Amino acid sequence: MDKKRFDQKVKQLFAEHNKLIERKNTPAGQGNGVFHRYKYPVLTAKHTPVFWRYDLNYETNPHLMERLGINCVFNPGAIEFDGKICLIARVEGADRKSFFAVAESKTGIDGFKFRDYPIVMPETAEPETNVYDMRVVKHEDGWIYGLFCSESKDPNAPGGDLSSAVAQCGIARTKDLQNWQRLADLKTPSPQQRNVVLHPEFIDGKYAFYTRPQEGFIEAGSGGGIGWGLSDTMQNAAIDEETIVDDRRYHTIKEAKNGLGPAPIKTHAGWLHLAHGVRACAAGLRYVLYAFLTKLDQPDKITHQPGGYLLAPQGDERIGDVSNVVFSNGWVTRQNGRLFIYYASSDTRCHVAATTVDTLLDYVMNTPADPLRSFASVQQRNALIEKSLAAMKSLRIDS
Ligand code: M1P
Repeated sequence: MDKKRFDQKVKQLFAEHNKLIERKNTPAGQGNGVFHRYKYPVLTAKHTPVFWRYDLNYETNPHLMERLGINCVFNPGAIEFDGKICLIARVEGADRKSFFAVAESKTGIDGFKFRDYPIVMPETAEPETNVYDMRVVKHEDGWIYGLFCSESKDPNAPGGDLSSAVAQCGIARTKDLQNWQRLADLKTPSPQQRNVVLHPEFIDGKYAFYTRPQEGFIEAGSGGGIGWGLSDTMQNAAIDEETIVDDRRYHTIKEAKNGLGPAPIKTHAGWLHLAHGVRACAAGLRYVLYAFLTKLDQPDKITHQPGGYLLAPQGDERIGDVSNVVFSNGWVTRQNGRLFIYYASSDTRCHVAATTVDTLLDYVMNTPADPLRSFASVQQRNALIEKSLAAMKSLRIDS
């Protein structure tokens, strides 16, 4: 390609990229009364800057090749910072390594633009292979903490097993989302940890963590559930005793495993939580999102938990690198009570669903719990039908 053509193609790449970033997002349909989705994903691999992927120097890349491809952008942590909504996304290169990068938007539903450089997350003395799924929390101690999965090859795996891995909770803190101070990984009684979340307030003067004890890298094993533990410090955070906040249960949406999503939101009625539940089926693992409420003075004690899922993969969301998955580790409340839930579909792209804190509270507090048996489930549904038929009668609507 001659230099003139090269320059034209570079400009074309930027024009297409800008069009994508500037595309307005609109609600997709009416929603279900609890939340509504948006038409377009808020972040995809194509949202990453052109200059992260292409070598734009004619001398070294005369064919204008994408030298370092980006495979997907998913599972973002979320926080409002300097008047903007910032997503700290899990960006996965074509080499399968994930890293964190901040994308900012004024609206929270569109216009997300990555900062020029991804986050350079410092390593500990024992560097991990992969980092992902940051939960970003503004703690009352004044720091913004990022808790994430730090994954390495299992040193005890038999020879030839190149897949077994160990997951631990990495911890870092920042004041500007760009410069991070890495702290020691969290120590817990469990051999593996993923989906660890820092509670935003001190509990009895201690740092409180939601954990997800697991025996294997994928399977929860004999344990599992969303756990809870306290640590005196963040510098060398250690939990001596892990208790279970929300257990797994047979024939529910969280039969195989579950894990907390973002840090909970404080409301007048309690702490509002978002989590993912996983069940196994012939198609593999199916991940859905669910919500629950815990006591204000005891964030580890559940007061309300609706049955079933809040949000499940639908349409295009069902397909991706790891299909049939929705996963959320970020949400943001705005001063007007609006709540943006950021979720990824099938480990590939990021979406937003919009609601309000009050709406979600109503959903959590007034939706019936899982009755755990088909017979009881029919009774629950019949009670609803009876109520609605009566309402229809007064509206003169026929069934
Ligand atoms: O592939 C689905 C998800 O699997 C893991 O989550 P969990 O530990 O709950 O099974 C994580 O790797 C997550 O990033 C991924 O989205």
